[in-house]
Amino acid sequence: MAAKIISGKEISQEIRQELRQEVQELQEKHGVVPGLVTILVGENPASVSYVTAKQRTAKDLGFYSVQENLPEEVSEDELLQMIEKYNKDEKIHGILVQLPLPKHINERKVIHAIDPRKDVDGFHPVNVGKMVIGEPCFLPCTPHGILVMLHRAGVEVDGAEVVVVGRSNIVGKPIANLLLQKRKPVGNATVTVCHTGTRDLAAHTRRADILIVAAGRPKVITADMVKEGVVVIDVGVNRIGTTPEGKAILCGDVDFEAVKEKASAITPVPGGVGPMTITMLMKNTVEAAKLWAGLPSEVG
Ligand code: L34
Repeated sequence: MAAKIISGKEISQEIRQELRQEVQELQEKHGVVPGLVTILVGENPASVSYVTAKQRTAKDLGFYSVQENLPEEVSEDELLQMIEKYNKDEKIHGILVQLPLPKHINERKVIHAIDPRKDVDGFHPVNVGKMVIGEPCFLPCTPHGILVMLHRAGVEVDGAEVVVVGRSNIVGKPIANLLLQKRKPVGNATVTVCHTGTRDLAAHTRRADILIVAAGRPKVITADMVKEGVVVIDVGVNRIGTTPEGKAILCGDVDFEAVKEKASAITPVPGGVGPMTITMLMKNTVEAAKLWAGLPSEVG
């Protein structure tokens, strides 16, 4: 069986179209323009590429958007002061500090400094706590994107055996948590989380109806590790080389060509979870703007 390809690119386009209309209505009816600042420290090529795409998308949707580029050597204090400035800025509803940060900056301090009402990444402990107990909040963008992909692809999650590979704060922990909740329309799964301490990874992955891989290593999931008919969500974006023209060659955490022959559905890399991450950042920023304006919103 050859798998159905779940295109994050196509689903993203649908949602972005919906958001574009919502942004226009917000402006016409309420005079509200969603505002997003993205803060980039240093010049990590992957981060530069992601932040550039976020800015381009924000502009395309009609947001007010600001890009801040800080040098690699910027002090923690200067970064914290910048966050404070945007916490107070009435035109800005969402603040995103692209991770990872240089080693001399304490990531935790930075995340704590962002006003939880502007935390469109959903990384602040207030939002993480709300997420875990099922209260309205900003959901982290990658897990949020995965929920939407599963939903729009019509995957039955209720009662499914879900196996998550990876336990990061950005992907593994939150997606496992969201899928085990009794939330609608996507939830109520039985969830197993595997990580570097897992003794027999394949024994777990072979049981999965839905396999979510965020290991951060190329092709760790091979065809012998999955069962026939599995739905595979590949979160990995590994840069495994460059083309003669200098473009990055990307590959996922899953051996796509082999696994797609056994799967019923699979997400590609590129064009899968990556674009959805950016789209859900836009969605969260629109919700943040509604929250700020006192309009009904999904986040509180
Ligand atoms: N603060 N830091 C913060 N928030 C985030 O949500 C992120 N993440 C992760 C890294 N650091 C972060 C992202 O934005 C990963 N991530 C991300 C965003 C976009 C894409 C991949 C990861 C993406 O668009 N990927 C494209 C390929 C882009 C390319 O050519 O490099 C894709 O099709 O998969």
